[in-house]
Amino acid sequence: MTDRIISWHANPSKPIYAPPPGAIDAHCHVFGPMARFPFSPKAKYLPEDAGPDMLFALRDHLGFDRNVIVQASCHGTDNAATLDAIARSQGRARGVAVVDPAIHDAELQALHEGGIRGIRFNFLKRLVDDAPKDRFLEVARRLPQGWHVVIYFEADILGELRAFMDAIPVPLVIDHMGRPDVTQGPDGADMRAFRRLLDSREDIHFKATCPDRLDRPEDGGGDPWDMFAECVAPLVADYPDRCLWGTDWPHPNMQDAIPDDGHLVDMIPRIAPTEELQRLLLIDNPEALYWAD
Ligand code: 0GY
Repeated sequence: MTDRIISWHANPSKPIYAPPPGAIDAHCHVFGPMARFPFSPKAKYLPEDAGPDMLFALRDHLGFDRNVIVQASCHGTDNAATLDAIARSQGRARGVAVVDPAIHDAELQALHEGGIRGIRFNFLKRLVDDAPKDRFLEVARRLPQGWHVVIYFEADILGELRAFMDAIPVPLVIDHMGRPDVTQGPDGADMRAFRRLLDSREDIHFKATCPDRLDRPEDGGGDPWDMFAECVAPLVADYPDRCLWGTDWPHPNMQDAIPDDGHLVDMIPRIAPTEELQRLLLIDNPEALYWAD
């Protein structure tokens, strides 16, 4: 790895859509600051610092009230940067950790006290060296009360992960809907397979996130991400109590197609057109997972 990269917009627009008071950005990250929180030696990308001050300034600019900070792969299993950001948020952030599956129960409890409410299993080969399902299952079986598991995978391995997901005894949250191919449309094979997964259990939630990753110029799309809206609006309508929304700031690995965060927020009324859906997407659903206590 050589230069540190910047994957976020320097000056995002003010969204036209105003989120309701209390709205939660339920998928974002912090990077560093590196001087205090060095990146993992196994990191697959080396970003510039994008710490809590920047995150909270963006939160306020976009009209959000709270954040769920998901440990990014560049910090490996050392959750110090995520915990530091939560501690600085004055109760306005909670988090998802990435842990070594051998973690002791007392350490899990300490993460709970630091505001962590779930752990993330990342199956993207370009981000992590290994994803040991048997060891993941072992830790999933001894999580603190009320926690859930976040899973990040791409659509081509959904089938192969089904037995593993079935065996996880706590609620699941699927990052970016398992990255469906939105060029197939709302009734395409990927969206149908994802719906079958949702239909298999009532405690599977999904993040209706990342139009910028899923609806790309190289596939004939891009901002304003119409293919994403066409695929995701029916999913939110059909599973209104299972969806979450997030910016994905600082957009790891998106340095070649950096999204405008204001435009991302303006996707919300396109995928959740009523006030009732917006309240579920932005407040009730994430609150139940992250601020239940
Ligand atoms: C995301 C997506 C990505 C990266 C990470 O932990 C990470 O580094 O999640 C990605 O590169 O697709 O949700 O942030």
